[in-house]
Amino acid sequence: MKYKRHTVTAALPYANGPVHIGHLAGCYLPADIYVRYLRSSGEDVKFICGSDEHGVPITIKAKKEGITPQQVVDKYHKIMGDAFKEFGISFDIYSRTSSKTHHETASGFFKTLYDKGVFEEEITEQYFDEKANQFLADRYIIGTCPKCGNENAYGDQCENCGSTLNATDLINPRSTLSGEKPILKSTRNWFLPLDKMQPEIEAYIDSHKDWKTNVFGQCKSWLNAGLQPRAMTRDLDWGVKVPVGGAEGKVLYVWFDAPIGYISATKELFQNPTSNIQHPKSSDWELYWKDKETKLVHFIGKDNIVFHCIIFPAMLMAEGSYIVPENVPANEFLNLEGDKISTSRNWAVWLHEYLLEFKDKQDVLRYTLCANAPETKDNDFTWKDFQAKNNNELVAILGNFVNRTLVLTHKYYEGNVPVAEEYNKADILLLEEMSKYPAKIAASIENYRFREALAELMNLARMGNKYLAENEPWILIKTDPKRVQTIMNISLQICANLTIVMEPFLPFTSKKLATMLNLNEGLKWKDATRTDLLLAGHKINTASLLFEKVEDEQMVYQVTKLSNSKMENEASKSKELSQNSEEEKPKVAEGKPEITFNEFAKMDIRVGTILEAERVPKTDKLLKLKIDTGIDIRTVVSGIAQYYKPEDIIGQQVSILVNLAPRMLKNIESRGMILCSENEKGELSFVSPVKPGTNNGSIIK
Ligand code: B3M
Ligand code: ZN
Repeated sequence: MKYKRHTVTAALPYANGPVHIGHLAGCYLPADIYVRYLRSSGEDVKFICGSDEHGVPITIKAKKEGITPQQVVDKYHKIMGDAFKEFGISFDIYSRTSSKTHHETASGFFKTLYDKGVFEEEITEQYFDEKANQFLADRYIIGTCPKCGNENAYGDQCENCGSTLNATDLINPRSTLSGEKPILKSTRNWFLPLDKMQPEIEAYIDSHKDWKTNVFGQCKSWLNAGLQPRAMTRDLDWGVKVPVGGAEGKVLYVWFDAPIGYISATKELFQNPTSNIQHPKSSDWELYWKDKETKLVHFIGKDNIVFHCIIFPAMLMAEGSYIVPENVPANEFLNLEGDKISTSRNWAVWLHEYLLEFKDKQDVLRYTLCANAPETKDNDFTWKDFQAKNNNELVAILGNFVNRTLVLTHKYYEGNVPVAEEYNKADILLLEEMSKYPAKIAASIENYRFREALAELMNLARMGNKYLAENEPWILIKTDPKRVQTIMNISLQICANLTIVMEPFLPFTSKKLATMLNLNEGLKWKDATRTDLLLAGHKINTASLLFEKVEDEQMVYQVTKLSNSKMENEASKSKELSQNSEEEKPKVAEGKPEITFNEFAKMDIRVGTILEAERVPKTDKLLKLKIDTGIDIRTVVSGIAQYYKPEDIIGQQVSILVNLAPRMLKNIESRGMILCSENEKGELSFVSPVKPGTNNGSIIK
């Protein structure tokens, strides 16, 4: 079915921390690519997002930082909004659930369901922390997951197996406020009777066998287990007040109010329309939520599937006047250097930091995250791969093709597009091929296969590169300048087409290239099949490189930053452990006899980076390391195999004594010694430079 308009949403991130690459790869980047493509195709689309400012994650953060929840959300709403914008995520509106419109909308929605008699009012026993004198909603309570045994499952969800839970399902519950075992206390709450709505919801899900298998599968397993009534109110003081009598001290459940945030943000967009909305009426928001010819698509991460595919549609169906989501293309998770991304362990690449450290390189991250998006399974982000994708793909393929074309155009024709004299057979085939790309890329995007779409885009650039390499205009120019005109004209047309089809993925680069080509603004997706975007005689602007190489030093800096945060985590973990245990203070080894400064100064200790690491066969203790000492690259055998896994320490910076006489260890010549500290149990750990990215070869004195 062809739709008249599109409402596209991206999950409202909790305003309790900044955005990291996992969020981007999971939903914001695919959503942005999808929306940019729709806009370029001339579709009417509104792209909606905002901060999720309610719920327990916010109040927990406020407690931890000793500030108010409002201060928490103000801080992160700004950080997130700014970072999204700078990264080119092109929301039509980035709102927030603390807004007046949202409070009114969510409250009104609840009231409508209440008046229709949808809710079941029930007095149930909920966990209560006597010490903190507070009911323990959702994340205030942790315990063992009844489904998978994870000991740190939350009262609303187990992050290990993804099950959605009620706090009373947890085995061994404990309060995150006081650590105490909570008591049960009665309270009145309003439940959405999902059990009674099961047939309707089942029919809805079954009509969407086209959904991604991970999404459809999760929904089916929920339905097969039998839906349960779920409380839509909470005993909490932060959130949207429950708008009915007898509900003092209660707010709407965050998963009731947050998805309504999409609706309120759309309302706000039409109350305060941007310039690209023509003839706005403030009631037009309804078209985007109530008209059957609107396609509603939610981009989310996999932990939000049930809320968007079952609970929110159930709310919309119960209300009666809304459309339901047509698709929910949820992604799996992105890991970082082999480990789960974690805010609390600071194991993340933060968007706002990336934007500072890699100025004007938004598209490199967009490219890497899309090429490696966790579309069908969890995936891993590594800095090594980031560097390889930039250097071997963006620079070597796309950048190289464009640069060669533009530089030669300036060299041979002073920047004027030459006339294509005559197409030969190969040219005709090539142009035919070229004109198929927009449709291929579009089909992949429309099916939410963004990796595939991006790969096709690169194939187009590859095709251009190959065309130049095979035709060698730089050689032909001496013998057949007419032919060269045609070759260059065709190459320029490919560049022009590339600007259009790359825009959803690499919007900054597209703009840069369009400026260099001096292309008309306002070209649309359908123009990308044309072979006359640049007419003969059209003057192009000066060429500059589209991409720069990412150097090793930048990568070492990033990897060291990560390994520092790993070390800090381990240090704080072991600090916690030693504080908790009653063990006596560790014994300190006795001091050694005095030496002179000259004796000390004989030691040449340097900063080095571990390039390779492997176990020495038939030993328990030894690792063979290849170290870049700044002076040379050398082999060192080190007795650390019980404390470090080879794969974990590659890229790590260490201190190395470089002028120690070589020694043979297990038939390997070891040149130098890695400095380690030894604790009371004899465990070794590296003495590493504290400042990430210290140059190899720096002297330690
Ligand atoms: N804030 C959960 C999350 O950030 C939640 C999404 C709401 S979408 C309506 O993962
Ligand atoms: Zn579980």
